[in-house]
Amino acid sequence: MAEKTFVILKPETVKNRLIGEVISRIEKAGFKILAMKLIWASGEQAEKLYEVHKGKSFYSELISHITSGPIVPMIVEGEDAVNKMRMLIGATNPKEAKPGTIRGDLGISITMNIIHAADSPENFLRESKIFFGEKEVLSY
Ligand code: 3AN
Repeated sequence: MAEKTFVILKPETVKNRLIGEVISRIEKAGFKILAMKLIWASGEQAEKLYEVHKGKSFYSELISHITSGPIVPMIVEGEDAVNKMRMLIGATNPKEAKPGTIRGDLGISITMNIIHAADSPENFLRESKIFFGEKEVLSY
């Protein structure tokens, strides 16, 4: 069934001019882009995005990293989108991510792992609302 998911191309992806490379992989995997923008996330947006990680040892690093430069949040649609996107991006740690996955091929470190993707339909809804208003999500 067609489903939506939410992804963010992280600051290292923008800085290293890999936006096109990553979007190309997403499009080639059959996803349709419904919303997308280039923004510099606020501290408030970052804290909401990563609220489940509050208290963990890497929390402050996560917040400072995601606000360290421009990012590209996107909403995309496809069959079984949440699971398929998680397969396409690969494991959290690029060292463990398989070749052929976005993180396996392009990831730099566990913090600089190129892309964030929602891990459930519930988190898709929660996370996408932090970055997009309803009118920004196109249907075509
Ligand atoms: P994923 O991004 O694969 O869903 P999560 O949700 O477990 O992974 O973690 C969110 C982010 O937190 C990851 N993208 C990564 O940048 C960072 N992270 C996760 N685990 C660690 C860790 N052990 N050390 C440093 N950063 C981490």
